Amino acid sequence: MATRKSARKPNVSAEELTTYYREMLLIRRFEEKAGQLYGMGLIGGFCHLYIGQEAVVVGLEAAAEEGDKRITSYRDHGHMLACGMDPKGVMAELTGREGGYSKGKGGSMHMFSKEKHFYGGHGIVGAQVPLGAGLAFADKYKENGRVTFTYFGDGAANQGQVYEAFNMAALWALPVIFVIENNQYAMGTAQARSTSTKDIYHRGEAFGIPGEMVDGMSVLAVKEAGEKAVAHCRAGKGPYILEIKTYRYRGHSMSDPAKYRTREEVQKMREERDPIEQVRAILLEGKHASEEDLKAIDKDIKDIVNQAADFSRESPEPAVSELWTDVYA
Ligand SMILES: Cc1ncc(C[n+]2csc(CCOP(=O)(O)OP(=O)(O)O)c2C)c(N)n1
Ligand SMILES: [Mg+2]
Repeated sequence: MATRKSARKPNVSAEELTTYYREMLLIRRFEEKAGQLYGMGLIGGFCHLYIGQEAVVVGLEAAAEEGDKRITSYRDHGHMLACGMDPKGVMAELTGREGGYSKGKGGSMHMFSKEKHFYGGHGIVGAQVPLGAGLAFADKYKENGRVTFTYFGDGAANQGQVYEAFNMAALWALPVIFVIENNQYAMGTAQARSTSTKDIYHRGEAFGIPGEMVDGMSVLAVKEAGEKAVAHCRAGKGPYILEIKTYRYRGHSMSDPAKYRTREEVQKMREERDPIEQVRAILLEGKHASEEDLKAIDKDIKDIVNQAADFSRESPEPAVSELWTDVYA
């Protein structure tokens, strides 16, 4: 198994590996808590969990530098936590409270942070792709050396505007990494039923954009591919495509019973490919951490998530006067 091979010779320091373990675990536990709060009726509307996909954002954030930008779809909680946004503010937004990133008026799909260069949170499939190219255009214009990570799904990869964005990004050599998070499903539709070709990373070829496929269950593989893509963009060579093969363990959203796949399929992925378990095994087998060390991290993460949940329940609902703020129409 890949885990064992890497255990002998991890490409990064024990400290870095431990950080990735922590960051992935924070996303996992946060999402589990969000699922619980949803079940209790404390979160309303749509809520798309990221459980299973943690290595994608954690690996790419490890390749990013201060000032780089990120933009994604509605499945956005993991991206926010991985770029350093406050779990309290994210959870409070999920519960529609004043202490949330959008003052409780945006919910799961509509959060932003200028400070962390996180540009949403977009509910319209594929809409963030041209916006991501636009962010990269601004950076190119300012000659500031920044890169934009533009995330979208395998389903979104069939959207027309994605290819208009590819064309312009290639034409103007924009510093944008198009990250296709291929979790193998678009709502209840498996990739093979919606997509004419198996490999999506080839789709930039018509525009002269290089692409590659990445194992999205391995945080180290994602980081390595991310560093290559970032170096390409920073060198002024234009956009790059990463098709990251991943898997979501939960349904499309909280209201999806996921009847379009078997329990065994999900179970097999969890048992054999789980991104967090893989890093845990590397840490333990390489004696980079003890069971006690990892237990202490688990406890720490649990505390952070519980505090976020408490904050999200204690924060008041937005005042009625807030109806008239942040309105641009
Ligand atoms: C333009 C548009 N069409 C349809 C929808 C309904 N819809 C929401 S999510 C989704 C599937 C997208 O799947 P994918 O891009 O693979 O992302 P994932 O949910 O797997 O992260 C669809 C069709 C929408 N939100 N916007
Ligand atoms: Mg998908």
